[in-house]
Amino acid sequence: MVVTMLDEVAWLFNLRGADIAFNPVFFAYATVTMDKATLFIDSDQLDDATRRNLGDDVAVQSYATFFDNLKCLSKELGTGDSPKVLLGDKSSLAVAEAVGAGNYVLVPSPVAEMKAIKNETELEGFRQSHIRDGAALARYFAWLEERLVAGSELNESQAADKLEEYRSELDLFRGLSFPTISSTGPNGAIIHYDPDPNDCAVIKQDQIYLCDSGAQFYDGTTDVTRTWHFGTPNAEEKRAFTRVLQGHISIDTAIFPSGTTGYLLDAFARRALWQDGLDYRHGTGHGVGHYLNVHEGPHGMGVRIAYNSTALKAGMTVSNEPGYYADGRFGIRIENIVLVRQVDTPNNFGDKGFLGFEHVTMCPIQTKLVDESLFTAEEKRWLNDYHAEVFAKVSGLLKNDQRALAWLERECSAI
Ligand SMILES: [Mn+2]
Repeated sequence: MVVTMLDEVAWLFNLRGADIAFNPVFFAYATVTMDKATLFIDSDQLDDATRRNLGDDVAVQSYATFFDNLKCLSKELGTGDSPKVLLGDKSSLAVAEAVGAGNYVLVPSPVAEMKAIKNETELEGFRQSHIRDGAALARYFAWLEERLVAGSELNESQAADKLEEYRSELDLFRGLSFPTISSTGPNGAIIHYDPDPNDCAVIKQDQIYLCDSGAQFYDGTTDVTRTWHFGTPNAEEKRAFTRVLQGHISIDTAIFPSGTTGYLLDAFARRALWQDGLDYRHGTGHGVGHYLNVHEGPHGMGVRIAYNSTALKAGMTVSNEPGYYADGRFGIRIENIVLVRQVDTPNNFGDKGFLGFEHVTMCPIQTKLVDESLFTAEEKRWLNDYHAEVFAKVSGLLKNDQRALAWLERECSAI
């Protein structure tokens, strides 16, 4: 098998690098045969300890020799009756041509499928890194609110820098997982907004503020979106926020038979919005790497038909991030990372086993933006339970920041 995707090479050898901003990967290729694995990487990228760790079963060859190696392999294989090389379906044409027509089969990468299912150590790392991340988020939002209420002039980029500063103080922090989306008012409706430090908006207290951010830690990768109003939200904003939150809760609490895909579950996230004639133009969820790329496949939740080809399986990570965007006015998104877990159900129809989600993101969801008249009793209980959990897990990390602790206590209080 030829492995060409950088995150797949990193996962396969349990190595990380720093060749690409935000994604802890390194330039390399790999081949795996029945008795040997070869990592093609520039030798100055590996220190002695790392090389020793790879052991005797891993050969290391220079990055530059990769294509020549494939051509040699192709010659050795000749043109037999059946192809003998496995290529992931994201391989380049150059790789396919070097292996030679007739010598390969193109398949969804088995490495991607294995990488998507996290082991218990990785899952526990996700939980722990998200609790620490929650402390930085609480410190940031408490600071931001205080500054805005005090009338400080603060632009979107300056605010994002403060969040990075708080995160950088956390244990096992390795950098951000993508550029922080810090957006006020109309900019919140631009789904992949990235504020220009030299030319971005001043955050306004009386407009909705949307912040989508994340970090890399040795024990996990985070990605979280929260939407705040630091003044008095109007009825339209509250209604839309509540519809988004209902979709978020609907995904969070979903229980579904093994074999269900994210394509099917996507409608759960939109049901409440659809009731109001609202919708959003992006997917509901993506896989998340473990101290790897913040977006990874092969699964996800969304209306793209590709999401119907991979079932959600126990041990997978996925984001739960419905939203609503009023072009030119405001944006709303509520995003947690959830883990796919087996759940016990009173029955087990067809012996398939049933799955559900465990949320690991630990940050309050602003209750001031909730229109309680739209909530069911179960949704109200979910929000109060979530906030009790956030406070229990994060408050202990805020002993040295009384402002953040007071903010967390207030934002986690029951409705
Ligand atoms: Mn996300």
